[in-house]
Amino acid sequence: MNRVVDQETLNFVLANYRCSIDNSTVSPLGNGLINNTYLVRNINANFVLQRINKNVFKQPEQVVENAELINNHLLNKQQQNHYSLTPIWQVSTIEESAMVIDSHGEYWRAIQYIPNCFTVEEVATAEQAKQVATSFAQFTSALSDFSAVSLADTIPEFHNLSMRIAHLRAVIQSNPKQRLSQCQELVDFCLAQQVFIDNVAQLIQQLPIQVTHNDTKINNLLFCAKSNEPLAVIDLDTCMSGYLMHDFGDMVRTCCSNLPEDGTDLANMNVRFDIYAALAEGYTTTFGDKMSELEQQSLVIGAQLLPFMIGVRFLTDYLDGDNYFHTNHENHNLDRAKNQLNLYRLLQENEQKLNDLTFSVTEISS
Ligand code: GN1
Ligand code: MG
Repeated sequence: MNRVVDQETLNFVLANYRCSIDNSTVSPLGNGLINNTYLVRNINANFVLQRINKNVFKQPEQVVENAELINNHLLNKQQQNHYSLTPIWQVSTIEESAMVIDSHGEYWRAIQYIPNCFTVEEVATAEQAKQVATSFAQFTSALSDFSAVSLADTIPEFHNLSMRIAHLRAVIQSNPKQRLSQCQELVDFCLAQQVFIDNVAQLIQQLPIQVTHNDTKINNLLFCAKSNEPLAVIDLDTCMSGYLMHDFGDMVRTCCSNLPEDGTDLANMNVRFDIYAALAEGYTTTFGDKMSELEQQSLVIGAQLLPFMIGVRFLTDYLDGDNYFHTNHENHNLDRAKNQLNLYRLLQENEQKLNDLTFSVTEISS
């Protein structure tokens, strides 16, 4: 994906927020793999500016509308003292528009910038992992009486594993960049997981639908610099109907490996079980008896599912010629795929241990 934005376009967009390149500094913000995000510093105000990737979000206005609906609901909950985190608001243009469309047909929106906050790329302690899981559980709990059908599917079938496998099979067939020979072993490994794929398909028939965040990476949580406590859940782009195991699984994926998702030292990859236990404790105790027995059991499947699914997605994008995720070097998607599929393998090998850790929480707390 092209990340370059020309100065003329940037100036045109900034003008909609009473800014210009001359009176502002604009710097890249965060490590997103999809949108382009900037921090705009201006004498009047600082704000976050984002170009929504319309190759990924086919109807960018849905992303903005969903965020507004979710924020309004969270604000109500906060005012009733049922939500201790804070909504982060989108900022309208001077013409009161939610978005700006530039001359290339690209969509932009602005978001409130909260000062004195930080994000975390790598979980430091079990205590911090528990905070992360507790916050994402509070977020979904606060949305439990919000009608999932009122949210647009910003990416239809986003976490549908069978569809992700179908996409992989299709790109194997077409092999558009002739890269199949470079990753045949990895492809074979994915396709050999049919038992797991079938188990997931069967499980989702029985799980209740919730409004989930669907991108619960640790860096999608804002911490207050003064208290070191979580302050807000950010990046609501894929917040839509889902299952608790998806959100839990993505936390495990991003917190429990000792390597970043594109790390290549796979011989030394290991699972941080103390972090897993803290995530399970934070997540299950926050939901309490609002989480069914089956949902609790599904967390262990989710922990394997999310690394597997993103591994399949990275591999598909590699074979397709890197059209979806931002990449920083050749074979970046292949490195990510190898990493995430290795994490899946390690988590699968330790399924019994994960089960024990997930359920020991209930025993301790009951
Ligand atoms: C993408 O761009 P970002 O970091 O918000 C992706 C997630 C992946 C993640 C992997 C819409 O999220 O699904 O888990 O990269 N988002 C989309 O780091 O595909
Ligand atoms: Mg995201």
